[in-house]
Amino acid sequence: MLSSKEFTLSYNGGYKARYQIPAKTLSLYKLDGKEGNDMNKLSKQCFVMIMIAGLSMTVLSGCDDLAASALSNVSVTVTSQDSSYELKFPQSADQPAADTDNNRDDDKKEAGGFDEIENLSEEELNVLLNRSDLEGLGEIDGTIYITGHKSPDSDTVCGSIACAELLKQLGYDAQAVIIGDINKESAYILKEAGVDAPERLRDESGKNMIIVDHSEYSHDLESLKDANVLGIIDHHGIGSLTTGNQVIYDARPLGSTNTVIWIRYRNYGVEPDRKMATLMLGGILSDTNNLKTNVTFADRAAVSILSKTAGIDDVEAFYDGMHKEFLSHEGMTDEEIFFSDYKEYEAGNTKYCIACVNCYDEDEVRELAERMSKIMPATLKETGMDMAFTQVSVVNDKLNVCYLVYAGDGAKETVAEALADRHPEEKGNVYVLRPGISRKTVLVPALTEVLNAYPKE
Ligand SMILES: [Mn+2]
Repeated sequence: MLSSKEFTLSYNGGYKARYQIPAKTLSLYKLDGKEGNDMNKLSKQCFVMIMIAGLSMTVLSGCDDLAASALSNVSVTVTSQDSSYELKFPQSADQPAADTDNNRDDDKKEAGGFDEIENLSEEELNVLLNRSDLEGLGEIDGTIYITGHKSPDSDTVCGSIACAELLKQLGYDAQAVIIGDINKESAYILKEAGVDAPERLRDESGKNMIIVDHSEYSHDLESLKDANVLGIIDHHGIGSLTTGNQVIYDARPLGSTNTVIWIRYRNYGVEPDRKMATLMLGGILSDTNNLKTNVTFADRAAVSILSKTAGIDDVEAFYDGMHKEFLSHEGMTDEEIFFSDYKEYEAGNTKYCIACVNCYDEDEVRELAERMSKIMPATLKETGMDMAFTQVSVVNDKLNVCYLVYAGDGAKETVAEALADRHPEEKGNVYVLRPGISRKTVLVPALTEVLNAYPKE
């Protein structure tokens, strides 16, 4: 991890400067010969960045001052069109001080000069303003783990990986993890992207965590309560997770966590590569049902731009491939289907869960609603829930229907009242809703309202 310290820098064989700069004040240009290569910036005495071995180093280049973040024992030659600078970084900060005039200049700058800020373009300024939230976290000891919820869907899995990669690009030690088994759709997206599934994390206590796609203790491991939470990146309501320390909290009412993360790439001035673009695209298409539910301008813009970076011309075909995997219940037991997209909630002292099962057509909906209604009463005992609901749905261009299955004392009456204004049709032991409903934006708020109105003793 980079840290802020003093160093001595020399170039052109003689000139020396001493400077101190916070390591996380990262700038915009990479001179490693790959992306953003802009050698002229250096000779024009602008703000430049050099990537060395994945670490970010800032150089403020000018006639009278030259500065870099703390990288010790590194030597690099930067060649521009008209000159060549050799930047040597001493092993320790105890190097003899350089020429005193320069030191005095530097001191003046630190004391109150804003030249380096005033010389920035609007874009550079915005990037540095956005990156200040990382700076505000201070020194981070150890790896930062990024995870979504414990029934990982594609938004959670892809978002965790894309978020970890963004931090790695900025020099952080970050790793995406999962806390449950990934589903078939996520496996498909990972394969298309050429990215390995994240490792399973079984204990979060004492670990630096960034939580994506939820902010709810009940959607995470018990040990989250003992973790050092550094950030929450989400698109849900505010959950039960709280922190005493300062935290990055970026929750926006958009279609997907991956859209929020894509905006963060842009705000941090980092271009996602093909792999990350494929993952974020998959996460957004998954959570918005191919841009059909909970969509905003940002989600559509993300899909448009990320599909180009991902080299995916036919977004429909990519989604079809994902969706086919997602809808496949082949070889799964009733319990596996029930728990594959399962979330627990609590309101008015009532604990309840909602499972979502998506199907290919209405025949399959009928069949799976029947299968779920048979196993749900038994799962109540197993999970300690008072009520259980399953939304068995089809959402496509031609059909949009949800068979809502319920189990537990009072579950039928609660859901009937919660959804009364949607006039569900009662069909045997299920309620049929046309069009179908969203768990997040319709069912959870509606159940919460009714359960809070009649709290359990
Ligand atoms: Mn999500």
